[in-house]
Amino acid sequence: MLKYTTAGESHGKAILAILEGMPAGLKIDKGKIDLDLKRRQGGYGRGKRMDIERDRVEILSGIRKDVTLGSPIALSIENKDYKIEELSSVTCPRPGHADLAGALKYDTKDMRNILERASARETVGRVVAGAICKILLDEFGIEIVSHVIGIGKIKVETNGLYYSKIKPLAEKSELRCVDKAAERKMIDEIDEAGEKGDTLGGVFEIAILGVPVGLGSFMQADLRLDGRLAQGLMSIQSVKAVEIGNGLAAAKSFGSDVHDAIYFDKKKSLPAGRQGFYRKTNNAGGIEGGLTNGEPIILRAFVKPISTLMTPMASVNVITKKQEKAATERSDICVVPAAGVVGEAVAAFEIARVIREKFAGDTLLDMKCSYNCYLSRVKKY
Ligand code: EPS
Repeated sequence: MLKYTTAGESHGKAILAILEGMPAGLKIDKGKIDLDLKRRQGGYGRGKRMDIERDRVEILSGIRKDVTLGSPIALSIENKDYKIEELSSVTCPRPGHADLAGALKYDTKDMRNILERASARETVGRVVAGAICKILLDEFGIEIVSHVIGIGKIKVETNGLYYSKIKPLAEKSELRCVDKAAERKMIDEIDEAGEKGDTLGGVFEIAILGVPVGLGSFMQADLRLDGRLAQGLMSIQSVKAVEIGNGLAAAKSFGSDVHDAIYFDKKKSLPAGRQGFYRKTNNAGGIEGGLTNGEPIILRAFVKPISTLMTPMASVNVITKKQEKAATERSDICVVPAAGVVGEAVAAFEIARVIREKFAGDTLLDMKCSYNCYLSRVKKY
């Protein structure tokens, strides 16, 4: 089974990730992992920490001569801002952060002990594990695209742009947004929030292209792919809601307006395993009954404004129990573009996990044999 775990504190020596369950024989280009780390560091609205860090992965195990061995892959990213032992204690919890609930749970009056691990710095570990999953998915023609579709009140209309067009446009934009006019307004909103000592959230969208039909299952609750993807995205720091396909609108619509009617044309050239069946709409976001239907998987994650405010909110000193302002720390104004890159990583992991479950094998070649066998079976349907 594919799994990953991370370790490390925000200002500790390093963030670590262990990815277990990858097949042997997968060629790993370290440059691709570092590129995702760089993408995660970027985005308008990031704080001064990103001027200090130069996130690069160090591969500690599981890969020899750029090829996976099938053994656990251990990865390390050094924190240049390593100073955990010198940092002052935090006694006024920030509303919205893990500070207060964490301090009560782990019985500490110094919330530094909580925030160091709760920090979104941990996501460098997810990004490196996800980058390796992306390399595996690439072998099966699966691609993951993300872009920002909202910051604060500013929303983006993609006007039916194909996802293949979205990727290059998003990569060129500082906010990972395809709409130049909206991007300018978003930058103004972020600047305005920054001037007020405030923060801003937003929405990012992920499209997963080239997925074969039949990944995930309705056989058990924990095998449903929509549930797994939602859990993965919800677990990203600051994400407060997840939408699959047009899920929010669907709740307010008639069934006949929501479900994607089914058509058949044998001559239609269709991706992996759909064999002539096609849809004219994709309101389901590529998942029906907990499994892929062969359409692109469309996910949206709603990110709250981050909770370290330079104009702090009311809080209580946990030692004196007196009303005080919440702690302030160097932080970001807006992390939505970075969260989108993390979203790609967790989505890549979840898709790689179902691919490994369905096309198990010790080597990449074994997996491909099983994959091709499945596709030829579906083709004969
Ligand atoms: C982050 C590193 C952190 C913050 C941010 C994300 O660095 P520092 O706390 O040293 O400024 O920039 O963390 C949070 C938003 C948070 O709530 O903890 C990173 O590497 O992504």
